[in-house]
Amino acid sequence: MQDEPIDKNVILEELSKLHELDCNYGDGRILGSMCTEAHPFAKEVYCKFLDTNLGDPGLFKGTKSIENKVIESIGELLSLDSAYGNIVTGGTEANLMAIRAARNHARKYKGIVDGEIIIPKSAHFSFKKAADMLNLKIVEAQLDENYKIDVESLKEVISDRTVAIVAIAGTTELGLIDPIEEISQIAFEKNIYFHVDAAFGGFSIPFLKQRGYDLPDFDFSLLGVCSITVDPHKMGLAPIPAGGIIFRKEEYLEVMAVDSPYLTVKTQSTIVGTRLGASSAATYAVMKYFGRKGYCDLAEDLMKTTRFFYDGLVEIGYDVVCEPELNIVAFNHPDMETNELAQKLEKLDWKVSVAKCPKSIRVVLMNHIKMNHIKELLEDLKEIY
Ligand code: 0PR
Repeated sequence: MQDEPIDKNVILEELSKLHELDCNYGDGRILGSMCTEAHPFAKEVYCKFLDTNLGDPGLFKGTKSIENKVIESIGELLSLDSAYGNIVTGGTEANLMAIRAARNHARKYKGIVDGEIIIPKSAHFSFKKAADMLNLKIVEAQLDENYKIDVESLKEVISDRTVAIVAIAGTTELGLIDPIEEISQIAFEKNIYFHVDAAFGGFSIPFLKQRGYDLPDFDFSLLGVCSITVDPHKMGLAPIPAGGIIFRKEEYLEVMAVDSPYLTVKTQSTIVGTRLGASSAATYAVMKYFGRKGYCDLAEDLMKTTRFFYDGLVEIGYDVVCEPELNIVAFNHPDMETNELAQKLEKLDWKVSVAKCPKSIRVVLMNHIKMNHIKELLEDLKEIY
Protein backbone atom coordinates (compact mmCIF):
# COMPACT_ATOMS: atom_id res chain seq x y z
CA MET A 1 0.00 0.00 0.00
CA GLN A 2 1.25 3.48 -0.80
CA ASP A 3 1.93 5.97 2.01
CA GLU A 4 -0.22 8.94 1.02
CA PRO A 5 -3.98 8.98 0.35
CA ILE A 6 -4.99 9.04 -3.32
CA ASP A 7 -7.76 11.13 -4.83
CA LYS A 8 -11.05 9.23 -5.33
CA ASN A 9 -11.26 10.07 -9.04
CA VAL A 10 -7.82 8.66 -9.71
CA ILE A 11 -8.75 5.44 -7.95
CA LEU A 12 -12.06 5.20 -9.78
CA GLU A 13 -10.37 5.72 -13.11
CA GLU A 14 -7.96 2.88 -12.43
CA LEU A 15 -10.77 0.60 -11.32
CA SER A 16 -12.94 1.46 -14.33
CA LYS A 17 -10.13 0.54 -16.70
CA LEU A 18 -9.81 -2.85 -15.04
CA HIS A 19 -13.59 -3.31 -14.97
CA GLU A 20 -13.62 -2.75 -18.73
CA LEU A 21 -11.62 -5.97 -19.11
CA ASP A 22 -14.58 -7.92 -17.67
CA CYS A 23 -17.17 -9.55 -19.90
CA ASN A 24 -20.55 -7.90 -19.95
CA TYR A 25 -23.79 -9.88 -19.61
CA GLY A 26 -25.61 -7.30 -21.74
CA ASP A 27 -23.58 -8.29 -24.83
CA GLY A 28 -25.32 -11.67 -24.81
CA ARG A 29 -21.99 -13.40 -25.46
CA ILE A 30 -21.70 -15.22 -22.12
CA LEU A 31 -23.16 -18.61 -22.94
CA GLY A 32 -21.92 -20.80 -20.10
CA SER A 33 -22.87 -18.89 -16.98
CA MET A 34 -25.64 -19.63 -14.50
CA CYS A 35 -25.37 -16.10 -13.20
CA THR A 36 -26.78 -13.07 -14.91
CA GLU A 37 -27.29 -9.39 -14.31
CA ALA A 38 -29.26 -8.89 -11.11
CA HIS A 39 -32.47 -6.88 -11.25
CA PRO A 40 -31.77 -3.12 -10.69
CA PHE A 41 -34.26 -2.94 -7.82
CA ALA A 42 -32.51 -5.82 -6.04
CA LYS A 43 -29.17 -4.02 -6.46
CA GLU A 44 -30.64 -0.82 -5.03
CA VAL A 45 -31.91 -2.65 -1.94
CA TYR A 46 -28.64 -4.57 -1.60
CA CYS A 47 -26.68 -1.30 -1.30
CA LYS A 48 -28.98 -0.06 1.47
CA PHE A 49 -28.21 -3.10 3.64
CA LEU A 50 -24.46 -3.33 3.06
CA ASP A 51 -23.55 -2.79 6.71
CA THR A 52 -25.95 -5.32 8.20
CA ASN A 53 -24.36 -8.43 9.70
CA LEU A 54 -26.50 -11.51 10.28
CA GLY A 55 -23.62 -13.11 12.13
CA ASP A 56 -24.80 -11.14 15.17
CA PRO A 57 -28.56 -11.12 14.56
CA GLY A 58 -29.50 -9.52 17.87
CA LEU A 59 -27.95 -6.30 16.58
CA PHE A 60 -29.86 -6.50 13.31
CA LYS A 61 -33.27 -7.76 14.39
CA GLY A 62 -35.05 -6.20 11.43
CA THR A 63 -32.73 -7.72 8.86
CA LYS A 64 -32.85 -11.10 10.65
CA SER A 65 -36.65 -10.99 10.36
CA ILE A 66 -36.20 -10.34 6.61
CA GLU A 67 -34.03 -13.47 6.32
CA ASN A 68 -36.71 -15.46 8.18
CA LYS A 69 -39.38 -14.16 5.80
CA VAL A 70 -37.32 -15.06 2.72
CA ILE A 71 -36.73 -18.57 4.04
CA GLU A 72 -40.47 -18.88 4.72
CA SER A 73 -41.33 -17.71 1.16
CA ILE A 74 -38.82 -20.03 -0.50
CA GLY A 75 -40.03 -22.85 1.75
CA GLU A 76 -43.61 -22.17 0.65
CA LEU A 77 -42.51 -22.24 -2.98
CA LEU A 78 -41.09 -25.69 -2.24
CA SER A 79 -44.28 -26.99 -0.53
CA LEU A 80 -43.05 -26.59 3.05
CA ASP A 81 -45.16 -24.82 5.69
CA SER A 82 -42.48 -24.29 8.34
CA ALA A 83 -39.11 -23.82 6.73
CA TYR A 84 -35.74 -23.50 8.46
CA GLY A 85 -32.53 -22.37 6.86
CA ASN A 86 -30.46 -19.46 5.70
CA ILE A 87 -29.58 -17.20 2.84
CA VAL A 88 -25.93 -18.03 2.20
CA THR A 89 -23.29 -17.18 -0.38
CA GLY A 90 -24.41 -19.64 -3.05
CA GLY A 91 -25.02 -23.25 -3.97
CA THR A 92 -21.62 -24.36 -2.71
CA GLU A 93 -22.18 -23.12 0.83
CA ALA A 94 -25.78 -24.36 0.82
CA ASN A 95 -24.66 -27.85 -0.22
CA LEU A 96 -21.90 -27.78 2.39
CA MET A 97 -24.45 -26.93 5.09
CA ALA A 98 -26.77 -29.72 3.95
CA ILE A 99 -24.02 -32.31 4.00
CA ARG A 100 -22.74 -31.07 7.35
CA ALA A 101 -26.26 -31.38 8.79
CA ALA A 102 -26.57 -34.91 7.39
CA ARG A 103 -23.19 -35.98 8.73
CA ASN A 104 -23.80 -34.56 12.20
CA HIS A 105 -27.30 -36.02 12.32
CA ALA A 106 -26.05 -39.48 11.37
CA ARG A 107 -23.22 -39.21 13.89
CA LYS A 108 -25.59 -38.21 16.68
CA TYR A 109 -28.51 -40.54 16.02
CA LYS A 110 -26.90 -43.52 14.26
CA GLY A 111 -23.34 -43.38 15.56
CA ILE A 112 -21.88 -43.33 12.03
CA VAL A 113 -18.25 -42.25 12.22
CA ASP A 114 -16.72 -42.95 8.77
CA GLY A 115 -19.58 -41.63 6.71
CA GLU A 116 -20.19 -41.78 2.97
CA ILE A 117 -22.34 -39.62 0.72
CA ILE A 118 -23.90 -40.92 -2.45
CA ILE A 119 -23.89 -38.39 -5.27
CA PRO A 120 -24.65 -38.84 -8.96
CA LYS A 121 -21.85 -38.56 -11.52
CA SER A 122 -23.61 -35.38 -12.67
CA ALA A 123 -23.34 -33.67 -9.25
CA HIS A 124 -21.77 -30.24 -8.98
CA PHE A 125 -18.15 -30.20 -7.77
CA SER A 126 -19.23 -28.43 -4.57
CA PHE A 127 -20.01 -31.89 -3.10
CA LYS A 128 -16.36 -32.86 -3.56
CA LYS A 129 -15.38 -29.80 -1.53
CA ALA A 130 -17.98 -30.65 1.12
CA ALA A 131 -16.82 -34.27 1.39
CA ASP A 132 -13.21 -33.13 1.65
CA MET A 133 -13.94 -30.61 4.39
CA LEU A 134 -16.25 -32.92 6.31
CA ASN A 135 -14.03 -35.96 5.98
CA LEU A 136 -16.64 -38.03 4.15
CA LYS A 137 -16.13 -40.55 1.39
CA ILE A 138 -17.85 -39.95 -1.92
CA VAL A 139 -19.65 -42.86 -3.54
CA GLU A 140 -20.90 -42.18 -7.05
CA ALA A 141 -24.19 -43.45 -8.43
CA GLN A 142 -24.16 -44.08 -12.18
CA LEU A 143 -26.34 -42.29 -14.69
CA ASP A 144 -28.81 -44.00 -17.02
CA GLU A 145 -28.88 -43.49 -20.79
CA ASN A 146 -30.79 -40.24 -20.26
CA TYR A 147 -28.06 -38.79 -18.00
CA LYS A 148 -30.21 -39.07 -14.86
CA ILE A 149 -29.45 -41.09 -11.71
CA ASP A 150 -29.79 -44.80 -12.36
CA VAL A 151 -31.89 -45.77 -9.36
CA GLU A 152 -30.72 -49.41 -9.41
CA SER A 153 -27.10 -48.29 -9.30
CA LEU A 154 -27.97 -45.98 -6.42
CA LYS A 155 -29.62 -48.80 -4.46
CA GLU A 156 -26.51 -50.94 -4.88
CA VAL A 157 -24.20 -48.41 -3.25
CA ILE A 158 -26.32 -47.66 -0.18
CA SER A 159 -24.52 -48.98 2.91
CA ASP A 160 -24.49 -48.77 6.72
CA ARG A 161 -22.15 -45.82 6.34
CA THR A 162 -24.38 -43.74 4.05
CA VAL A 163 -25.07 -40.43 5.76
CA ALA A 164 -26.72 -38.74 2.77
CA ILE A 165 -28.07 -39.31 -0.70
CA VAL A 166 -27.95 -36.38 -3.12
CA ALA A 167 -30.05 -35.84 -6.25
CA ILE A 168 -30.14 -32.87 -8.60
CA ALA A 169 -33.06 -30.77 -9.81
CA GLY A 170 -31.41 -29.02 -12.74
CA THR A 171 -27.98 -30.54 -13.35
CA THR A 172 -25.11 -28.14 -13.94
CA GLU A 173 -24.20 -29.50 -17.36
CA LEU A 174 -27.54 -30.48 -18.89
CA GLY A 175 -30.24 -28.92 -16.68
CA LEU A 176 -31.92 -32.30 -16.09
CA ILE A 177 -34.05 -33.35 -13.13
CA ASP A 178 -33.21 -36.67 -11.43
CA PRO A 179 -35.96 -39.19 -10.51
CA ILE A 180 -36.37 -37.51 -7.14
CA GLU A 181 -39.73 -39.06 -6.23
CA GLU A 182 -38.35 -42.60 -6.51
CA ILE A 183 -35.19 -41.72 -4.59
CA SER A 184 -37.20 -39.92 -1.91
CA GLN A 185 -39.20 -43.11 -1.35
CA ILE A 186 -36.02 -45.17 -0.96
CA ALA A 187 -34.41 -42.64 1.40
CA PHE A 188 -37.60 -42.42 3.47
CA GLU A 189 -37.91 -46.19 3.83
CA LYS A 190 -34.26 -46.58 4.74
CA ASN A 191 -34.26 -43.52 7.01
CA ILE A 192 -31.37 -41.87 5.15
CA TYR A 193 -30.94 -38.11 4.83
CA PHE A 194 -31.91 -36.98 1.32
CA HIS A 195 -30.68 -33.66 -0.09
CA VAL A 196 -31.91 -32.14 -3.35
CA ASP A 197 -29.60 -29.71 -5.10
CA ALA A 198 -31.96 -27.34 -6.90
CA ALA A 199 -29.39 -24.52 -6.97
CA PHE A 200 -30.16 -24.10 -10.66
CA GLY A 201 -33.74 -25.39 -10.96
CA GLY A 202 -35.21 -24.00 -7.76
CA PHE A 203 -36.25 -20.65 -9.18
CA SER A 204 -37.71 -22.12 -12.32
CA ILE A 205 -39.21 -25.62 -11.85
CA PRO A 206 -42.03 -24.47 -9.50
CA PHE A 207 -43.01 -21.69 -11.90
CA LEU A 208 -42.86 -23.83 -15.01
CA LYS A 209 -45.01 -26.44 -13.27
CA GLN A 210 -47.50 -23.70 -12.38
CA ARG A 211 -47.69 -22.82 -16.09
CA GLY A 212 -48.43 -26.43 -16.98
CA TYR A 213 -44.98 -27.73 -17.98
CA ASP A 214 -44.78 -31.45 -17.40
CA LEU A 215 -41.90 -31.60 -14.91
CA PRO A 216 -41.46 -34.12 -12.10
CA ASP A 217 -41.95 -33.39 -8.40
CA PHE A 218 -38.74 -32.47 -6.64
CA ASP A 219 -39.61 -30.64 -3.44
CA PHE A 220 -40.76 -31.14 0.18
CA SER A 221 -44.08 -32.58 -1.01
CA LEU A 222 -41.95 -35.75 -1.24
CA LEU A 223 -41.61 -37.01 2.33
CA GLY A 224 -38.03 -38.24 2.05
CA VAL A 225 -36.61 -34.85 1.10
CA CYS A 226 -34.75 -33.36 4.10
CA SER A 227 -33.17 -30.27 2.54
CA ILE A 228 -33.07 -28.32 -0.71
CA THR A 229 -30.52 -25.90 -2.13
CA VAL A 230 -32.05 -23.05 -4.15
CA ASP A 231 -30.02 -20.14 -5.49
CA PRO A 232 -31.66 -16.72 -5.74
CA HIS A 233 -28.52 -15.46 -7.55
CA LYS A 234 -29.26 -17.65 -10.56
CA MET A 235 -32.76 -17.37 -12.11
CA GLY A 236 -34.02 -15.52 -9.00
CA LEU A 237 -32.21 -12.39 -10.30
CA ALA A 238 -30.82 -11.49 -6.86
CA PRO A 239 -27.31 -10.01 -6.75
CA ILE A 240 -24.35 -12.30 -6.07
CA PRO A 241 -23.89 -13.72 -3.42
CA ALA A 242 -27.29 -15.24 -2.68
CA GLY A 243 -27.74 -18.96 -2.15
CA GLY A 244 -30.48 -20.61 -0.16
CA ILE A 245 -30.54 -23.68 2.05
CA ILE A 246 -33.92 -24.87 3.26
CA PHE A 247 -34.32 -27.62 5.86
CA ARG A 248 -37.48 -29.58 6.63
CA LYS A 249 -36.78 -29.68 10.37
CA GLU A 250 -35.10 -27.38 12.86
CA GLU A 251 -33.11 -30.31 14.26
CA TYR A 252 -30.90 -30.24 11.14
CA LEU A 253 -29.76 -26.75 12.15
CA GLU A 254 -29.46 -27.81 15.77
CA VAL A 255 -27.03 -30.66 15.06
CA MET A 256 -24.69 -28.11 13.46
CA ALA A 257 -24.91 -25.51 16.22
CA VAL A 258 -21.74 -24.39 17.96
CA ASP A 259 -21.67 -22.14 21.03
CA SER A 260 -21.18 -18.44 20.35
CA PRO A 261 -21.32 -17.23 23.96
CA TYR A 262 -20.44 -13.56 23.57
CA LEU A 263 -22.82 -12.89 20.65
CA THR A 264 -26.43 -11.77 20.85
CA VAL A 265 -27.45 -15.36 20.09
CA LYS A 266 -26.00 -18.27 22.01
CA THR A 267 -25.37 -20.66 19.13
CA GLN A 268 -24.57 -20.45 15.43
CA SER A 269 -25.28 -23.10 12.78
CA THR A 270 -24.06 -21.34 9.64
CA ILE A 271 -20.57 -21.92 8.26
CA VAL A 272 -19.85 -18.25 7.83
CA GLY A 273 -19.71 -16.02 10.94
CA THR A 274 -20.00 -12.41 9.82
CA ARG A 275 -22.46 -12.60 6.95
CA LEU A 276 -24.33 -10.29 4.65
CA GLY A 277 -27.81 -9.12 5.50
CA ALA A 278 -27.83 -7.41 2.10
CA SER A 279 -28.32 -10.75 0.30
CA SER A 280 -31.45 -11.51 2.31
CA ALA A 281 -32.87 -8.00 1.86
CA ALA A 282 -32.22 -7.99 -1.90
CA THR A 283 -33.69 -11.48 -2.32
CA TYR A 284 -36.76 -10.46 -0.30
CA ALA A 285 -37.20 -7.36 -2.44
CA VAL A 286 -36.83 -9.09 -5.80
CA MET A 287 -39.21 -11.91 -4.79
CA LYS A 288 -41.86 -9.39 -3.71
CA TYR A 289 -41.25 -7.34 -6.84
CA PHE A 290 -41.83 -10.20 -9.28
CA GLY A 291 -44.28 -12.33 -7.33
CA ARG A 292 -45.25 -15.73 -8.68
CA LYS A 293 -46.62 -14.21 -11.85
CA GLY A 294 -43.41 -12.33 -12.64
CA TYR A 295 -41.25 -15.41 -12.10
CA CYS A 296 -43.64 -17.56 -14.14
CA ASP A 297 -43.25 -15.10 -17.03
CA LEU A 298 -39.45 -15.05 -16.68
CA ALA A 299 -39.22 -18.86 -16.54
CA GLU A 300 -41.48 -19.24 -19.57
CA ASP A 301 -39.48 -16.66 -21.53
CA LEU A 302 -36.29 -18.61 -20.83
CA MET A 303 -37.92 -21.81 -22.06
CA LYS A 304 -39.08 -20.06 -25.24
CA THR A 305 -35.54 -18.94 -26.04
CA THR A 306 -34.31 -22.43 -25.16
CA ARG A 307 -36.82 -24.07 -27.51
CA PHE A 308 -35.99 -21.65 -30.29
CA PHE A 309 -32.27 -22.42 -29.96
CA TYR A 310 -32.90 -26.18 -29.76
CA ASP A 311 -35.09 -26.17 -32.89
CA GLY A 312 -32.56 -24.00 -34.75
CA LEU A 313 -29.71 -26.39 -33.96
CA VAL A 314 -31.69 -29.42 -35.09
CA GLU A 315 -32.67 -27.64 -38.30
CA ILE A 316 -29.02 -26.91 -39.16
CA GLY A 317 -28.05 -30.52 -38.41
CA TYR A 318 -26.27 -30.36 -35.05
CA ASP A 319 -26.64 -33.31 -32.65
CA VAL A 320 -28.44 -32.17 -29.53
CA VAL A 321 -27.61 -34.25 -26.44
CA CYS A 322 -31.11 -34.34 -24.94
CA GLU A 323 -34.46 -32.63 -24.98
CA PRO A 324 -34.04 -29.69 -22.60
CA GLU A 325 -36.06 -29.88 -19.38
CA LEU A 326 -34.83 -26.50 -18.20
CA ASN A 327 -32.92 -23.67 -19.92
CA ILE A 328 -29.75 -25.51 -20.96
CA VAL A 329 -28.99 -26.93 -24.41
CA ALA A 330 -25.94 -29.14 -25.02
CA PHE A 331 -24.89 -30.11 -28.53
CA ASN A 332 -22.17 -31.34 -30.87
CA HIS A 333 -21.29 -31.09 -34.54
CA PRO A 334 -21.85 -34.50 -36.17
CA ASP A 335 -18.25 -34.71 -37.42
CA MET A 336 -16.24 -32.11 -35.55
CA GLU A 337 -14.47 -32.61 -32.23
CA THR A 338 -16.13 -30.62 -29.40
CA ASN A 339 -12.98 -28.64 -28.56
CA GLU A 340 -12.51 -27.65 -32.19
CA LEU A 341 -16.08 -26.36 -32.35
CA ALA A 342 -15.56 -24.54 -29.05
CA GLN A 343 -12.42 -22.88 -30.44
CA LYS A 344 -14.25 -21.75 -33.57
CA LEU A 345 -16.97 -20.19 -31.45
CA GLU A 346 -14.44 -18.56 -29.13
CA LYS A 347 -12.78 -17.00 -32.19
CA LEU A 348 -16.13 -15.47 -33.05
CA ASP A 349 -16.18 -14.04 -29.51
CA TRP A 350 -18.75 -16.39 -27.99
CA LYS A 351 -17.88 -17.31 -24.39
CA VAL A 352 -18.69 -21.01 -24.52
CA SER A 353 -18.45 -23.75 -21.97
CA VAL A 354 -17.70 -27.42 -22.67
CA ALA A 355 -19.62 -30.09 -20.74
CA LYS A 356 -17.83 -33.26 -19.66
CA CYS A 357 -20.66 -35.80 -19.57
CA PRO A 358 -21.20 -36.17 -22.44
CA LYS A 359 -18.55 -33.97 -23.99
CA SER A 360 -20.51 -31.21 -25.72
CA ILE A 361 -20.94 -27.47 -26.07
CA ARG A 362 -23.26 -26.32 -23.32
CA VAL A 363 -25.34 -23.17 -23.56
CA VAL A 364 -27.14 -21.90 -20.47
CA LEU A 365 -29.95 -19.67 -21.70
CA MET A 366 -29.93 -17.16 -18.87
CA ASN A 367 -31.92 -13.95 -18.77
CA HIS A 368 -29.18 -11.90 -20.47
CA ILE A 369 -29.41 -14.01 -23.63
CA LYS A 370 -32.10 -12.52 -25.83
CA MET A 371 -33.68 -13.78 -29.05
CA ASN A 372 -31.42 -11.53 -31.22
CA HIS A 373 -28.31 -13.07 -29.61
CA ILE A 374 -29.59 -16.57 -30.29
CA LYS A 375 -30.34 -15.69 -33.91
CA GLU A 376 -26.78 -14.35 -34.27
CA LEU A 377 -25.36 -17.49 -32.65
CA LEU A 378 -27.38 -19.74 -34.95
CA GLU A 379 -26.13 -17.75 -37.97
CA ASP A 380 -22.53 -18.35 -36.85
CA LEU A 381 -23.22 -22.03 -36.22
CA LYS A 382 -24.71 -22.31 -39.72
CA GLU A 383 -21.51 -20.79 -41.19
CA ILE A 384 -19.34 -23.19 -39.22
CA TYR A 385 -21.44 -26.18 -40.30
N1 0PR B 1 -25.25 -26.87 -7.54
C1 0PR B 1 -25.50 -26.78 -8.85
C2 0PR B 1 -26.47 -27.74 -9.47
C3 0PR B 1 -24.86 -25.80 -9.62
O1 0PR B 1 -25.07 -25.75 -10.92
C4 0PR B 1 -23.98 -24.90 -8.98
C5 0PR B 1 -23.29 -23.80 -9.73
C6 0PR B 1 -23.75 -25.04 -7.60
C7 0PR B 1 -24.41 -26.04 -6.90
C8 0PR B 1 -22.81 -24.14 -6.87
O2 0PR B 1 -23.32 -22.87 -6.79
P1 0PR B 1 -22.40 -21.57 -6.52
O3 0PR B 1 -21.49 -21.43 -7.69
O4 0PR B 1 -23.40 -20.50 -6.36
O5 0PR B 1 -21.66 -21.85 -5.26
N2 0PR B 1 -23.18 -23.94 -11.07
C9 0PR B 1 -22.40 -23.08 -11.94
C10 0PR B 1 -21.17 -23.87 -12.37
O6 0PR B 1 -20.32 -24.20 -11.54
C11 0PR B 1 -21.99 -21.79 -11.34
C12 0PR B 1 -21.45 -20.82 -12.34
C13 0PR B 1 -22.00 -19.57 -12.43
C14 0PR B 1 -20.39 -21.09 -13.18
C15 0PR B 1 -21.50 -18.63 -13.31
C16 0PR B 1 -19.90 -20.18 -14.08
C17 0PR B 1 -20.46 -18.94 -14.14
O7 0PR B 1 -19.97 -17.99 -15.03
O8 0PR B 1 -21.10 -24.18 -13.53
